Amino acid sequence: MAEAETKSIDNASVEMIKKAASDGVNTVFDRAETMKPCPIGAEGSCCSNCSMGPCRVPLPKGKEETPEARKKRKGVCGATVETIAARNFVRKVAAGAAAHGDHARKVTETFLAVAKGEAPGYTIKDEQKLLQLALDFGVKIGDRSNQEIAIDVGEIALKEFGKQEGELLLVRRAPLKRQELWQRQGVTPRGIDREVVETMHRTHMGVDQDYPSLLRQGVRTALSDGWGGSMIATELQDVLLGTPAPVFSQINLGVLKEDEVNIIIHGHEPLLAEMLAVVTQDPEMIEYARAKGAKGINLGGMCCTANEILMRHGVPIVGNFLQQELAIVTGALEAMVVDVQCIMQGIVDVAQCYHTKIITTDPRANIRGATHIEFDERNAIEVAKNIVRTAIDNFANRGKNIQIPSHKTDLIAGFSHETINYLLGGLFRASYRPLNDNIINGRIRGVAGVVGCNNPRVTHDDVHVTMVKELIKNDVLVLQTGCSAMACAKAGLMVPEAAAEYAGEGLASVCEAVGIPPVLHLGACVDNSRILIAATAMVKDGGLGDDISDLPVAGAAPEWMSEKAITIGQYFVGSGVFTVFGVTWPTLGSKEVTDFLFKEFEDMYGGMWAFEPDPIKAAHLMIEHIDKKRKALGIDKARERVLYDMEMRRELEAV
Ligand code: BF8
Repeated sequence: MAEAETKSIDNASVEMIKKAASDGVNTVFDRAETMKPCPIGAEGSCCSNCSMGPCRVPLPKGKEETPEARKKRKGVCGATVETIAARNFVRKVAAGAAAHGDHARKVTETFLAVAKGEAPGYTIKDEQKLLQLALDFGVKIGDRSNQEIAIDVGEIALKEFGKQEGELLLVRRAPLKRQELWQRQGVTPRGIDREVVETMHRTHMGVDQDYPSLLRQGVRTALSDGWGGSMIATELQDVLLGTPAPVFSQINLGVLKEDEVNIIIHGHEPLLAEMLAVVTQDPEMIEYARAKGAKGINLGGMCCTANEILMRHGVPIVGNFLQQELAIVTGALEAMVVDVQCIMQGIVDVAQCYHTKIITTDPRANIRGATHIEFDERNAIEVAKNIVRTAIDNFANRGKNIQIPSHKTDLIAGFSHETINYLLGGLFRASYRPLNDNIINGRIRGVAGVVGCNNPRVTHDDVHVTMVKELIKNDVLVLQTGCSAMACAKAGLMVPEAAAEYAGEGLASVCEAVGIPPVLHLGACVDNSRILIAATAMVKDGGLGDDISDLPVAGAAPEWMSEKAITIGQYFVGSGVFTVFGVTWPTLGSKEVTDFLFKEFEDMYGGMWAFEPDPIKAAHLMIEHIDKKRKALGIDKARERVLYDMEMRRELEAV
């Protein structure tokens, strides 16, 4: 087995990987060593869509492939390697869009129940945002009550999922030029479920067998997520639970407490988490915990649910994706409460080695061996209390084998689009103008969205942190979500002081003036829709072109693992953003398909994919792209002047 230090750059994780080994507990890090990835599946060259196969059509090893040889790589039905690679790719897009879309549907149903007075635990927290959505959806405002408006907004939002014709309504938020491009390319999404279903149909045996056509439907499906499912989830969650504003908190396994009942909420949907945040503060519950010998109740988050309650309540984050089993290994966790997505089945086995209860709560996500307490939004407080009581009752079962790493880091989160607007422009003149001005004058070179997962095929957190440090050193402001945001928060990049320590002089001077970190936390993975809105706001503010593809921006998911990451990347690309992925690339088995995504997409969408596992090289691909866009906008000279000024300043200081 490899040394624990090679598996993560995070000291808390390394400590727990070692403890797991000495406790004889098997984790994802061990399984990744024994289970080597299938090389044929990894390059997208295996088709299992019918039972004539699975057909494997791998690249020949170690030699250049002739076009004739390539034509012979076919499945039993005659499907070419291009068809197989494209099918596999767009099925990933559909799965990711389905995950975000189904999350959004649940939020929409709850929103409607709240509007109708049927879900008493929740209220409408952001009236401003409700009214904005009403305008977007063409809902009459007049002197109607919030409740009446919310019912209309909820019903229209719900229809977006099953819509069969026309266009998704929030697509109209995109720059006009982008909307026209989508119409020209035939990729404007019609309905959220429709695009997913059509992709599943087209990739069934014997349907769409033309890779550009398959990839076009992939773009349409991804856009139905970014400008549909994910955007609806973000918007309605904000209306219901509050739009995030800057909040201080802490992150890493060190936020667990030895003398309190520790509860982790893990997954993606914030509805239950919100109730747990309320109930764990309830004096009656705290008293109950004291009666059982604990000093209090300590709630922490894991994965994207963590981002949601961090952004809105400042609840500390225990860890990102690869830390879910390690939190149990501390021996100090009474309950891990899970909802949907990114929950490893392995947590049940790990929990059996300690006293932790795994509590599943969603009818769509059951795990064998877990305790199921079903969450019901209409009776949210009672269910949340039941869950917390179950965790408290488990405190007495804690063993003696407890070791909580001391590591925890401060962070500031809560940078919604609205917050960025206010912070930069001021409350009475909210605008992106100062950001655009600082890009135009060259202090900020460009903006990068660095997002996505952890993957045990690379050193945990290392690729994210190395890439982001390189970007900010080169004056690129970084916007983050998901597990990537957590990696950089743990590394200390999400406090204002990080600007002076890690950012280039131009970026640091802006961060210091505004009082923001050089790396901004925008939330969970569905909140990548906030990045689309931020990019659109930059276009609308003027001076940086008239489409997202004109902006000096880039995207990346350097440690991606989930299908949702592919969907997000695809809607970034389809929205005009150059996007680099690390770890591995799922179409490498077909040069044609890969070239189409990496090159031809640029002519079609103004954005394209790239694959570069080395984080420094990947950061420089992004910087090169940003510089190319600066040049096209005619603002490259301004930056040279800024750098020249700084060089001169340094020389003067040295004298
Ligand atoms: O949706 S970043 S590992 S937790 S998939 Fe999952 Fe990836 Fe983390 Fe959030 Ni996003």
